[in-house]
Amino acid sequence: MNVLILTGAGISAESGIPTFRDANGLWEGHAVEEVATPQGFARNPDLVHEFYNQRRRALLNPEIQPNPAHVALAEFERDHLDNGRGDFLLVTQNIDNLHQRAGSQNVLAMHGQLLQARCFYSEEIFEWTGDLSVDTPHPEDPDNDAMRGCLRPNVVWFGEMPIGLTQIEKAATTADLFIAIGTSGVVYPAAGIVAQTPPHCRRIEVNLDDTPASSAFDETIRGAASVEIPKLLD
Ligand code: BJW
Repeated sequence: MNVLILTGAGISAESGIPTFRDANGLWEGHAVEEVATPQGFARNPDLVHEFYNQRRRALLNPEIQPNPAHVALAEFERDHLDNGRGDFLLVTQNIDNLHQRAGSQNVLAMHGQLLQARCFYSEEIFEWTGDLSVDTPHPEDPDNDAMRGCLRPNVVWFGEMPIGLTQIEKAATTADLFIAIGTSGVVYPAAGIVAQTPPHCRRIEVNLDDTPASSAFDETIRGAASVEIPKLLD
């Protein structure tokens, strides 16, 4: 049985990381489209850096830990693979690394990672735990003033190409079980993955509420991921 999991901000909500579209979807009065687009960054790089700096600092708070939903997915994957039950891929839209910290192995972070920075020019990726600004020197060329401010968060903004779409399509079209957890189903291409699964695939949505994608699923489980996922995967 090939398993494909898709997670969104809802799975990390109970770890203390705010979602995007609950609480009216604003960060300090700014819409997500204002702080998560290349155009927003070009208009106001200080604002966008601050959005990510705050979230990076919050993520590094020791109180932010994987919750029982992350742990149950990691345990399920281990058991599934150890027993040769088929393929397993966990696609997450989250940039918080909590799946990896919970022990998940086959994780595809399709919207990037907050604890990484990327050079605009070379596309080189650096592990990054500090703040970024328009004055941040290039880590490998710190005295080169022309390279100051060449780093951006290694995340996927609106209008940019998500990571790993070929691998995701392959996993979707060969899935026997697809579970979407804590995602609002409004951001594409993630919201379209369910439509790529074959007719025989069992499709389950786990969310606190209905979403625009709910009708594409065979089963909808309404409840908190940290409660429902350990039960479902037991
Ligand atoms: C719980 C819970 C609990 C809470 N338990 N549940 C087709 C149609 C229409 C538009 C498009 C389309 N194709 C592309 C587009 C454009 C655009 C798009 O989708 N726009 C729509 C918004 C209209 N998509 C893109 O631009 C994408 N790129 C692309 O398609 O490129 C194509 C291309 C082609 C050729 C050249 C170049 C490009 C890129 C999308 C990137 C999204 N980026 C962000 C920011 C990432 C970095 C960061 O984190 O800052 O990704 S935006 C934001 O939304 C973030 C999230 O990953 C993403 C999804 O949000 P998510 O995870 O669903 O969270 P919420 O808050 O929305 O929902 C939380 C849910 O959890 C809720 O439902 C709650 O009920 C639930 N919940 N607590 C269970 N305890």
